Amino acid sequence: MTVTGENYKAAREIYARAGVDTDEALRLLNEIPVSIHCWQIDDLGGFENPDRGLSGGIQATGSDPSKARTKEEFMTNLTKALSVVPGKNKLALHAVYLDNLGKFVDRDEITPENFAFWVEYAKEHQLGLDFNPTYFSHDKAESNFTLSSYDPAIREFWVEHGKRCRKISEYFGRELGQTSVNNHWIPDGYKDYTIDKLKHRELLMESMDEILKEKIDWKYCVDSFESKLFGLGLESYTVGSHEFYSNYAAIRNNCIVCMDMGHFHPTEAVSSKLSSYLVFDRQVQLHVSRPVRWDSDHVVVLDDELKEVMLEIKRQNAFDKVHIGTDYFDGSINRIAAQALGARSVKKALLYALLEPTDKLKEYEEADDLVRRLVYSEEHKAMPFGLVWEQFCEMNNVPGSDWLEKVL
Ligand code: RNT
Ligand code: ZN
Repeated sequence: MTVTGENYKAAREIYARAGVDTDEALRLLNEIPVSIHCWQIDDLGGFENPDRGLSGGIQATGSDPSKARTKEEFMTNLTKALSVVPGKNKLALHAVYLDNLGKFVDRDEITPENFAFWVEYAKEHQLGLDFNPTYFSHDKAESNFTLSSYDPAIREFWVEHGKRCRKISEYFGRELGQTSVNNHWIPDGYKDYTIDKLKHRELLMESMDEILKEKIDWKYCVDSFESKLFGLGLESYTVGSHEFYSNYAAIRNNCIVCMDMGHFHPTEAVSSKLSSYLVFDRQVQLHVSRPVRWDSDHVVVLDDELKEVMLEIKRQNAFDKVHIGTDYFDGSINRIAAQALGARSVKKALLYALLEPTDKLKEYEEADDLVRRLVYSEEHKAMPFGLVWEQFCEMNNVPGSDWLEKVL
């Protein structure tokens, strides 16, 4: 038996004493898909026009030289990053990561053909695919309004983009035999005091109705709308707020909400919001990010809120309802390592949650035994979860704590 195997045996015993089956936790962890965003590799440059800077109130900062400069470099670096992420994965693409098949293709012209190479890639690497329309970094988004613009021609352009992205997402779903989440995030908003906060929301609602008009099989494509509090240059008013999308999704019942962990007031926690969707049997998408003082999109690490989110999903047994995916971009460190690190951290948090003696803690709570609830929650934190994690890596033929040297 390897050292990892020996260590795992010891850990298994310790967890068993607390009533936790580590074998079962490993089995589940291996089955829960995590959708890894592709844009950490090149700061969301994409293949449409990599020279164009980011717009829409988001920004990647840092000047580490690891940014992929060509499509070939992008694919090589992405493959490297994915090679050290154990377990079941999906890949989240943005519409700007297209193959233009030799000529410029605008956002209102893209078709599944432009993304066929990603299906091949996904099949080769056993990945699912999620999608994101790109409603920014484009001349027609320079006013900071897209789906909710006062200009009907601008709205029409972006509505067409949204519709086409749905088709591409559905195509991914059918090709790969699993749901593809089509995640819409728009930058729409104002920098300063806003007089009419309603009109843009009416226009957004109209555009969304139009995009979602055609029925689609949720087995293959689920549309999600991502709310936000503010963006750079969009500090005062965001059309697509959390309340707006939550109400829209509840009333129309044809899409779900995406909650990004960086898109709320700094003391608000996504972990405490999830159950209010799950209680209505709603699916939700989760963008795992790490806000430092603001929506800074730092690389995801195993911090308290990440654990708390995963615990919440585990406690509600909602792994089939919450679409877990990463979303961050940091240009200050090696991008391949950053991509892998965040995804591994999500999986670690999942494992940490799966190893919680949840049933016991629920029993204590129901019996009003609050001291046991607190003490055993606290004891869980010090159990040898790292040894189980090493076992998970080994069982997937992925390096454990020495992974960094394999990707640099
Ligand atoms: C922006 C949103 C959105 C983007 C991606 C690139 O604040 O978080 O999810 O990060 O679409
Ligand atoms: Zn996001």
